[in-house]
Amino acid sequence: MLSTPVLSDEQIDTFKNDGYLVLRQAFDAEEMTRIETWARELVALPEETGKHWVYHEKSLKGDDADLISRIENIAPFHDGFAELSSVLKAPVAQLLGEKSALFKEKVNFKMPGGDGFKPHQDSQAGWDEYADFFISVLVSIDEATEENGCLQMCGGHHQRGLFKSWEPLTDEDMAGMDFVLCPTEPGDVVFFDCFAPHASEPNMTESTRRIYYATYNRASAGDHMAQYYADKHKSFPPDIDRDPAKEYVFRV
Ligand SMILES: O=C(O)CCC(=O)C(=O)O
Repeated sequence: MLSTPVLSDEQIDTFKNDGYLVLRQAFDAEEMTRIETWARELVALPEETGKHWVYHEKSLKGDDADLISRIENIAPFHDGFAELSSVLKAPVAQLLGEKSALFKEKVNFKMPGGDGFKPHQDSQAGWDEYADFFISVLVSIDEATEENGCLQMCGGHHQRGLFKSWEPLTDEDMAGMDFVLCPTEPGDVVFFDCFAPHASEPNMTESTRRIYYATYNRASAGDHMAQYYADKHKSFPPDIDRDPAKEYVFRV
């Protein structure tokens, strides 16, 4: 079994003040060897309708290479990631002050040439239709650096609540926001709330930068994962289920 990260009162206060919390070496080297193996197993699984969801992107390196950008909806099809998303429920419950329910999860692969993410709040992606508050946890599988597009966070601005759904933050929204690099090593974990502005740059290095993300809502707000993925399948299905006559646009 993976160990369960436990947060101190001071760490809980930091999360409330900043909207995010970095927990270094939450998982040790032996645990990360297991998680890294799971990530390799995941990417090797066949892409099939009704299984985990695979999204591709074109490399920004100018060679038109086909990359895997992310894989979502994993835990129902992979016991290892089911264990990881279950273990992370406890520290998230500490931050929520009550039990947590898994809402979504993914691995962002950010392969060489993989794109970054414009500054946004996660709730801008229509999450407020399901619950009013979420906490995401990332587990750094690879080292994430300035060069390969680590997360950039902006402390304190989560307190301003939701800006505008379905659009990244505008220059006006970002006046006074100071994004700081949040480099992580394998085994580091970062908690951030759904209003915490964040961004990342493309990965123009030669190595893949994999990060696992799991998102939870308060258990008292209900269990929305199945409905979220059913709705998302209509608007932004995995590549294998796409209608070639339709255009699908990633918005936030
Ligand atoms: O993995 C990254 O670089 C950032 C991911 C992100 O912001 C997101 O998936 O919303």
